[in-house]
Amino acid sequence: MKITDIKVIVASPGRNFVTVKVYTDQGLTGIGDGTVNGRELSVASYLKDHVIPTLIGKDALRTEDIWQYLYKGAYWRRGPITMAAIGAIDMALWDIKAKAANMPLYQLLGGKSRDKVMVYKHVGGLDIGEVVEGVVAMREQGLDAIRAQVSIPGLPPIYGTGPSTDQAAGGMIHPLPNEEVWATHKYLPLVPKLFEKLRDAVGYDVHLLHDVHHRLTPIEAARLGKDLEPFRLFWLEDAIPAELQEGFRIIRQHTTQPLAVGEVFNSIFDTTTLITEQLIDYIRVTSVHAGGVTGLKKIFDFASIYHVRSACHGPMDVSPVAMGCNIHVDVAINNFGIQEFSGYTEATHEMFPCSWSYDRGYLQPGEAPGHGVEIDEKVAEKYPYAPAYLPVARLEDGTLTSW
Ligand code: KDG
Ligand code: MG
Repeated sequence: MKITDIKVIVASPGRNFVTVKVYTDQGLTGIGDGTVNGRELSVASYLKDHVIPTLIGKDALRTEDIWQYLYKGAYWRRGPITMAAIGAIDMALWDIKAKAANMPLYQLLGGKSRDKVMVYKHVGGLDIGEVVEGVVAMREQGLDAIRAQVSIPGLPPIYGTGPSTDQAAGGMIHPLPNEEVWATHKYLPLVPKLFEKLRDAVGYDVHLLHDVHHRLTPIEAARLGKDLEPFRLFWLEDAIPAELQEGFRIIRQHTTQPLAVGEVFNSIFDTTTLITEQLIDYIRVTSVHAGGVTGLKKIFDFASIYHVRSACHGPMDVSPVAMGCNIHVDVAINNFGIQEFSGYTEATHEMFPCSWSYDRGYLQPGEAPGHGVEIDEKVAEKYPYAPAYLPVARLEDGTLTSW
């Protein structure tokens, strides 16, 4: 089955999404997600200018060979833009392969290992009371796992602490980067107080999660982990910036708090120290940023040997196409942990009709052949690309810091 054409569609139904559509000489088509939030057009150019011309005429069913061709063949390996471009093509090819087999994608990955995929959603608030109210309300909607974030009193709201991110764009779409303010010494004593109140309100049956978003040093993260131990969090996420994998050794020495990391990783080589030394419990790579279904499966299979479980990144900037691929992998692998699910705008759902479905805290991949997500190009035309940046963060004295 030969690839005859590949189209790149960039559209913004609330968020910018980069989608590829691969055409074959047998009439089958497949789509893939290549979105890198805030850097979308780089992936579109990488695909159009450098990848697509090399793939016309190739056998669409050779997913592994094409993955290696784009990874090893580029010479410049890894990196978010390269891996998102590879990911987009790889998802589209798996979509085509599963459609050719007339099966949902999960069947080609080994079939179902579980009946449903547990998700966590987000609650943010300007103070502890608001977060507690939000978590109680979300629990009533059937969620078994909830991530809780609170603003620091006296500082403007930061990422993840505004009102519900479910339908809104999360307050993160800015034509230029918004500047947030960060103060570790005000944050560290606040978070244990939040989780104490949350446990008082919802008990210990529900999984509670917290995202530090790379803002601490290893020893600060170790302190926070220790302070949170009585509240038994499901995980502490991105406690430190993870390009220095060895930093997790310090956190691990001091706390039994489970740790998650990896939403900005794009290859298995970002994870080797973390996984082989069992410094983390959950690996947060996602299909779009880790080289598609092929890349994701390689990392999760490697992690399974070391008792590390999957936890695909799934914010609103991971499109419903990548979300679909994640769900097929989630349901098929043995070492599934949890799936992040922020939900999407109505316009996003209109643009990406899909067979996966969400109900009271759990996702199902659906039974449509392929990964089950299509793109309505007429709808996409209604939502042109709009420049959008993620924020940056500064300390109170103006020093630029991690966020
Ligand atoms: O594009 C960046 C966001 O997806 C990221 O900041 C969200 O931390 C995040 C999360 O855990 O979903
Ligand atoms: Mg995160």
